[in-house]
Amino acid sequence: MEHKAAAFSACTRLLLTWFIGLKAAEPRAAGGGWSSDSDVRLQDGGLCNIDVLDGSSLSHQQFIQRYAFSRPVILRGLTDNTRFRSSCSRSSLLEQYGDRRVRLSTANTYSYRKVDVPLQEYVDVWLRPQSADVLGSETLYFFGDTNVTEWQRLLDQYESPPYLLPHTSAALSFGIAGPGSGVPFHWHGPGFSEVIYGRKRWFLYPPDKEPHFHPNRTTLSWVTETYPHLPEDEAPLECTISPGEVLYFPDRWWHATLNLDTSVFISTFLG
Ligand SMILES: *[C@@H]1O[C@H](CO)[C@@H](O)[C@H](O)[C@H]1NC(C)=O
Ligand SMILES: *[C@@H]1O[C@H](CO)[C@@H](O)[C@H](O)[C@H]1NC(C)=O
Ligand SMILES: O=C(O)CCC(=O)C(=O)O
Repeated sequence: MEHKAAAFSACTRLLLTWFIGLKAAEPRAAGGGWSSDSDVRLQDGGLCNIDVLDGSSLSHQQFIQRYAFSRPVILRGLTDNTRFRSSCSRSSLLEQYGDRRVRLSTANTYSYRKVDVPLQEYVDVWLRPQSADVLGSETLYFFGDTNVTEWQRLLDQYESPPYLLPHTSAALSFGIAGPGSGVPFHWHGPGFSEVIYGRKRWFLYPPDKEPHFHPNRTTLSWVTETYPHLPEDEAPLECTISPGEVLYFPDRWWHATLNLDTSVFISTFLG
């Protein structure tokens, strides 16, 4: 009898362990094996006051007329990046590119400092949730300096948004970053941003409406300290994008990003 009870309890424990293991494995598989550290500060994707359209419902010409030179837009299902997404899983990327050196930039507005480290080291050491009290100028972020020759085999698999602007060509920049990280407000030429894994919250202001921010503080600190107290007429355009959605930002628009999850992302700069 006792034997039976012990066997039953061992069996239950085994099943339970298996079940918990299965549950734990679920989000990892969905996220390409990138960590799904959840952080209460980052559950909320916030409101979305940017137009979100089905890619198939907006022609290239309508994109040019309605958005390209005047306001941001988010397009869903514009491209199918299933193959690229599977190449960007944690295991595929580390297997193919783990020993390649990547250039990290400090996550402040003017990105003063650059550091080169192997991708494996970036993932092991730096790809951590952002702590609220660390400055952007002390945070290293992998984005903005993609060596397109070294990463060509991967980047060739990426299907860029098909909507170019007249007289521009596209340049890709690839990134990976931890939950709570992001780039504080800055501006440059127009482009698209897409998340391959994870969610990314965006904040934008038109060129003539410079937001109040400290160039060395993180987006996370802006979101927790400044954003809740903004008067209505200083509210940003904002939205959180998920895989399958592409955000377009026009020329010289101020923008800041906040990764809500460990994110793999790519921007197409039009210049
Ligand atoms: C990119 O990588 C190639 C091959 O390793 C190297 O020769 C080249 O100098 C790199 N380019 C830049 C801009 O770092
Ligand atoms: C931001 O940080 C950089 C690098 O540490 C420093 O040189 C610069 O003076 C800082 N800027 C401000 C406005 O504090
Ligand atoms: O994806 C990010 O976090 C930064 C993106 C950005 O600033 C850009 O594409 O210009």
